[in-house]
Amino acid sequence: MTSKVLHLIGAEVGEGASDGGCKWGAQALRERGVVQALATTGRVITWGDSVTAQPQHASSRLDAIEAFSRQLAMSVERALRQGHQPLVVGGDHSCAAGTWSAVAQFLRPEGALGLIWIDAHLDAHTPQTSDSQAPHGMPLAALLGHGSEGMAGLYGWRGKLLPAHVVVIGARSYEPAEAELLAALDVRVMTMEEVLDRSFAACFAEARAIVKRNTAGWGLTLDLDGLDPLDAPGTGTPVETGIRLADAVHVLAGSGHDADFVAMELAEYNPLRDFGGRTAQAAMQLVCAALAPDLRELALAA
Ligand SMILES: [Mn+2]
Repeated sequence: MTSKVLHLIGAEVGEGASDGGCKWGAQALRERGVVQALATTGRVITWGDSVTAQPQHASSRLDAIEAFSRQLAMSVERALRQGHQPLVVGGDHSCAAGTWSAVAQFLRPEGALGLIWIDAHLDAHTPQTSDSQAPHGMPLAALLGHGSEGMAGLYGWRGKLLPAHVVVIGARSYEPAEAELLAALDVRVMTMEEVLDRSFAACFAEARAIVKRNTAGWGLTLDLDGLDPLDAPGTGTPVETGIRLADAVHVLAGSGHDADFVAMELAEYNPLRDFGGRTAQAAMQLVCAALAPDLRELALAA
């Protein structure tokens, strides 16, 4: 796994949110040196495409996100077919629909996709339940098969994620309709209350076991607002009392060593709210920890 090229893809989308600042997240992280930071881990890095949402060619916000999702999915699928490990750098979290649809499509001949979803929110609205109609509140529902054709039905099939293969960690701000959908589907949601009670390490270990069970591969989508705003204030929609950075770095370290780990996504970095660049630093620490090669393995090979 560690010999795979780490293939960064910029997901330049902010149209999924009410505050569009996340559109500049990928570019800002690139300017702040995310490629160089990852290169210091010893991995071979390539920056593939940057996919940009084009609202000027769309009739609505949802329409823009649907077109963007198709584009992003094509880029992610291409990276996977090259044998690379994609790291999608958002962008608001609506990018998850494109990213994980592509991963699910790629894995489909082998089996199901497992996904750990770290987030303060549930992202489980559909156009029928959302007051704001903001697509970044809909990607998890879409991947579970509920939502608009363009978000939920990419590649002509629904249910990219089966409820038994996804775990949400860190949820603390959501609406009843979202919780009801996930409860009806029997998706495991570890609320922030549970994380504080059991520790992030214990929750992540359980989640990892769940997403690896009966799946062909698993991934991690990290909404930066899952972190505590004390450590990561520059996000699209910050919510008090999240996972602390030091904890997250420690626990996520080495996720990418797993032979079944297919891809990672980092979302909701909002550089317009990131005074001093603290959140960018946090984001880079997290991806480096999660995706650094196994040093023991390198030492054995040498
Ligand atoms: Mn999210």
